[in-house]
Amino acid sequence: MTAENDPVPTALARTPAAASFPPGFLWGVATSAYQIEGAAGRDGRGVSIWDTFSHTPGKVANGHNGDVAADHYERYEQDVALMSELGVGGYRFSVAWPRIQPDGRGPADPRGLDFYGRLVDSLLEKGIQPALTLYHWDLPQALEDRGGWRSRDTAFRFAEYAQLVSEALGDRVKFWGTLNEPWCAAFLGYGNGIHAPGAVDPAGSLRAAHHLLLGHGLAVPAIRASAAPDAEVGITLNFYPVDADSGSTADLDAAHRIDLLQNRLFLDPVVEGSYPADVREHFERVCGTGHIETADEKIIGAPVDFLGVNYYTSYRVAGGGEPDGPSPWPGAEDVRFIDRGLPRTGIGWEIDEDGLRRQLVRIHRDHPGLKMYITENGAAFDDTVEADGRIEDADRAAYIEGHLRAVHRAIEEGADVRGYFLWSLLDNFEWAEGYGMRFGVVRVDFESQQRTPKRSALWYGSVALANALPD
Ligand code: IFM
Repeated sequence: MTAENDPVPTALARTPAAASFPPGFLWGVATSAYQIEGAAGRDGRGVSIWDTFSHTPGKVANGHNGDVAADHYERYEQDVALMSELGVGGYRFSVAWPRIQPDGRGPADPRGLDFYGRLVDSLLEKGIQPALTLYHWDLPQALEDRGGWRSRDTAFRFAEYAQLVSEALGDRVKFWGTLNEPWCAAFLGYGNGIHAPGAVDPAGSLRAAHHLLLGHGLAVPAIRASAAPDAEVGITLNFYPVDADSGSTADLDAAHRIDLLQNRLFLDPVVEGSYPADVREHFERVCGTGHIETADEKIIGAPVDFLGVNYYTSYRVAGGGEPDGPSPWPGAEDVRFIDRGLPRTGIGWEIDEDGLRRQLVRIHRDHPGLKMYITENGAAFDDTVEADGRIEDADRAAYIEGHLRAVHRAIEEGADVRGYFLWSLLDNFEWAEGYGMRFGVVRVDFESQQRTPKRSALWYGSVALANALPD
């Protein structure tokens, strides 16, 4: 996919010192349904696991939930106009499965499809490419009640849902993502339980990971059946480069297991069509492999057109720790995460810009020719609203700039990166953190629902327009 109306001033694009991006590089912003839409229960939307979880006392900071969120369901036209004013060329959003199939099965609710149809049309009218993700964690509660992602059946339900959405929007949407960050859905949802549905079940979380991947593999041909021939279909994974704290056997083994669970368990079967031997051994140790049927890996390896890369930070790890409660790395509960003393964002994640370059170059080296988009990158910081209403979020702008420079270096080193979607367009519901963590480049006053572009938004818009970073 390319930004059709990419307004690259030729002079700037040719100035080498200005760190130009390749022609057609797509500059986008990203959100997800449950985090911004609100309108829970409107127009027949069913209950999702995040409705249930966020309404369970003690699960989300300050008892927040997504019932209203940024009210995007009502204000999507305003939000599209805002994107257009900022000058972005792509918008990555997700479809709420329970708006399409309130119980996760059966025919599509036309009201749900109609909402996304209107959103897509208004994006296209403004020359903004819709980039659609089918699953950003809001599983219909009715499916969870039947086992959720721990049940193999959910993979098949997901493919049916993918087909319904593709039949309705395949004529207009050219960029299709199946899953967003299955690591989170599996291991935060069923491993340490800090995300919905809140299960603490290490073996079950590994089975969930497999069923998510199976759902992805089944959905790819289901999407292609109705999408335009030039549509691109892919998946978004969240990558974290992992370094060992020392050359000791224990630290190297710790780094190996975290990398395996975080990165390779998901990427390798999608791209290679089989789990690497060490991933299979890990399954064997923690939950067995009885849930993996003979044809599954071939299904998971359905050819994709792109890989979506989400990047926020990297890890340094050491072995020899004492298992300390439930972990989102099943079978690596003993691993210690080392504080490197790097500056941190507001949510506490260490800032490692070069980690993004390293990750992209590694994917390029391990899987040559794989086309990539950065489907998420961004930062939460505490914003100060000045007396005149401005938000001078220099920290967020610096984070974005540093990571864009890393992307630029990775492209120079050969990585095939075609676009960058900034997380996030709007301040939104940051899952277990509620509304306390603001990732938006546009501030949302959750009382009045007023939107105010922060300095980072204006800066990002100017970079998108120039298709280049300033000197
Ligand atoms: O807000 C999330 C998003 O939903 C998935 N990726 C990471 C973001 C920041 O935590």
